[in-house]
Amino acid sequence: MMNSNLYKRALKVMPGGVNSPVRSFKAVGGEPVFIKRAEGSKIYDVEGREYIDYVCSWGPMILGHNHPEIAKSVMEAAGNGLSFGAPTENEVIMAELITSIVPGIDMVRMVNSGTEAVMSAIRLARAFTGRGKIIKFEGCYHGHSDSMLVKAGSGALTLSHPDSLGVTEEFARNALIADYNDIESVNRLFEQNKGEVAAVIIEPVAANMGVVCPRKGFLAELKAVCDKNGALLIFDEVITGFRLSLSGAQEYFNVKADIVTFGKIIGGGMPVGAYGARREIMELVAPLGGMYQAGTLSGNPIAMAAGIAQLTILKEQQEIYEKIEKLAIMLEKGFNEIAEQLEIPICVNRVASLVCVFFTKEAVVDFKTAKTSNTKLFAKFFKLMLENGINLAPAQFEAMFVSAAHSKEDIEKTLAAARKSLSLIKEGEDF
Ligand code: KE4
Repeated sequence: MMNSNLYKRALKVMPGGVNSPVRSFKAVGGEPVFIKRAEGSKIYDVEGREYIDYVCSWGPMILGHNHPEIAKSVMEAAGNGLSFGAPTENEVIMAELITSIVPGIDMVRMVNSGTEAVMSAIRLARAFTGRGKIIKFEGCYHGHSDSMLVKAGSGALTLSHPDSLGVTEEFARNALIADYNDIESVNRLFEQNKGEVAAVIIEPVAANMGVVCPRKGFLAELKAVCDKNGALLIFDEVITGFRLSLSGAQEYFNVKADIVTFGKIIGGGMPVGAYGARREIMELVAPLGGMYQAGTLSGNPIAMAAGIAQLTILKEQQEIYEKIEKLAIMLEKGFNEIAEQLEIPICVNRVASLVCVFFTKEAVVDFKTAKTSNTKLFAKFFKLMLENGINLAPAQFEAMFVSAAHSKEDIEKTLAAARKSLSLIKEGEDF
């Protein structure tokens, strides 16, 4: 009852009873589960039920929930005061960490969310090139700034609002839409908008239309096309940054971007985003240059403490990446084996520790094929897995995140729940 009472109260005072649409369970039906606490790979709802968690706060909790060293750093920093509106040592340490780990980034600016990081990166690309148009890919999600809410992914796609109300024609006309993994669609847009494209922005692994891997060579081709046309390449690494490897997608795919955006993992669970680039680009950012961007709580010392603790552990224990990839491979293989035995058509995509189960017989290689997934079946799968103590993202077009706190036993329990869930689905459906 506690959950229902909370939800009833929430619905009265918050749209959909949530502070972010994709949490609303609108895509899967039923009441969202209110969480009381979390520890390691587990989360616990307000009625005391335990779940193995693959949302991981949508990516930030790569070390698992309530990591003792992160909690300790936050408590210690909080003891010195919460926010000063003045520079602090923690901001310098964070900037030194990011610029020393991420290739091609000489300087970085901290902000408070991935949306803010992307919004600022786009403004910076426009400032640097003097051009206005931005090429993005259908199904990619880059936060909810007006420039980016055009054929977006994640919750916008889930709730069928890829072109949000309130985004005016003026904004939409500067967003040019290409197809993920289709370099010709990018070339055509450059041809049709000669000298007008400031940048191409991409999720180097698309993780907001479910998980879609870049075709071999695609990112390198994209960089070459940007260079040829005098446009910047923006890697939106809000999900992939410090996730695919310590240095993120640039290292993982050996492709250099001009501007990189970050979020999630760098905040260790606190509200943090960042954008960075080589010096000649970042010197345009106020107060050095004429591109203005600001934020009351940017570089907040408590948020920096959490991010520094998490990044430091990842830097010192890089074997974590091999561990979480191995666990993700166990999930991928297990899902495929179970579905094959039950003759249920699914496509499982995985890059490093990012996994997604699509209910389609197609190979999911872009937005068009991602959309062939049977979202009603996904909703059934989600609900059955939740009943069996497994917390997946409540939407097909999201990723499963594996953390360093997940164990082999967690994966085995997850696969046992998947077998039970898919068997029940099989009984009820004719494929
Ligand atoms: P935030 O503003 O939500 O911190 O970051 C926006 C963002 C930017 N770029 C990428 C690649 C992202 O995935 C995101 C946000 N991701 C979603 C999950 N797919 C956040 C979850 C939500 O909207 O509640």
